[in-house]
Amino acid sequence: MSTLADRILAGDAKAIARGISLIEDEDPAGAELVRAIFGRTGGAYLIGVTGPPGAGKSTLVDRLVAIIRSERSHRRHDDASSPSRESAPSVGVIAVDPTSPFTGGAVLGDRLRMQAHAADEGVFIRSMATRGHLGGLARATGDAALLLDAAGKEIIVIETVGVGQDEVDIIRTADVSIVTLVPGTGDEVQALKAGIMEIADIFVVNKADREGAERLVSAVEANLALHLYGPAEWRPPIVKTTATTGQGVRDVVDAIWRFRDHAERTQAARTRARSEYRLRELVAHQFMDHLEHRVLAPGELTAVVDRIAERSLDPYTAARELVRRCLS
Ligand SMILES: Nc1nc2c(ncn2[C@@H]2O[C@H](COP(=O)(O)OP(=O)(O)OP(=O)(O)O)[C@@H](O)[C@H]2O)c(=O)[nH]1
Ligand SMILES: [Mg+2]
Repeated sequence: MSTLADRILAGDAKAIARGISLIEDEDPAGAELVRAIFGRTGGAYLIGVTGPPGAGKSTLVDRLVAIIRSERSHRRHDDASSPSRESAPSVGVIAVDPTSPFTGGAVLGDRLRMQAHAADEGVFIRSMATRGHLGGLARATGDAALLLDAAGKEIIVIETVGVGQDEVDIIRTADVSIVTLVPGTGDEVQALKAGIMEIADIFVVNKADREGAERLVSAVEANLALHLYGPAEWRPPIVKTTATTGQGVRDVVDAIWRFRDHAERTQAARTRARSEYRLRELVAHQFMDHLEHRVLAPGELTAVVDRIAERSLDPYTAARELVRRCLS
């Protein structure tokens, strides 16, 4: 009998779905799974797409995936024995907390139906319900991406809603970050606040069929102008799209591959930064978990929080005391 990890490595879609559920539920078996498959990851290219609710991210991803599926294989560590070497790259899509479902264009719809029959082919789409989780959103998304990577997905697209810290953290784990903005919503101000301008590798101004698209392009352009880009430095392009018709989406795909070529030199540093982020995040999480569930009595942490809120205890003293108790 093969284990869940074996089935995921074989590209079994049902097994991938089951694995992601375990991760979603924070089941210890999910962490066990990541441990088992980690050595077989690192081959996928992660595309992060973020932006405000309703910006047209899913519609855009739908179109992006259709174009990518029509291209040659992009797998980084090309393996001569890989049967998919010359065929279209297989794609995994994770939509984090979507408020609207994927439109499921003709191509994706077909791929989805196909999936039941040919698990290692086509497109795997999964929404991740993460609302209510206290933190750890980036970790769960990152782990789900690892499963898809291990399953042989060459391209993984992660769609996240919003422009807050969670999104910044998620996008940080991607190889290329696409920030989607739409005209007439004041996004530019919001995006600036969240510091998302700094992490965008590509800007997409979607709903270019609407009024104000040019103005938004100018606003982003003005922001980029504040930064002095060196001659060898990547300057995020601004691509106008109308995702509903597909207008401009080809340019987004081109920009992704251009970025990928450009970033090849910095890729090692990026991978290292991602590894460090994951490690620090996991250690912090496990430390808190240990403290809360093994060191402290139930309700004790809440009591400490209450005292800080009442100003009868300062957070520095509280933190030092808690760390000390963990170590003693
Ligand atoms: N006019 C216009 N409408 C668009 C465009 N792209 C998407 N839409 C519409 O915008 C609505 C939201 O599209 P989605 O693709 O679901 O947007 P989203 O960003 O994924 O939404 P959430 O995941 O809920 O945040 C849908 O009704 C789309 O048809 C566009 O380029 N122009
Ligand atoms: Mg969506």
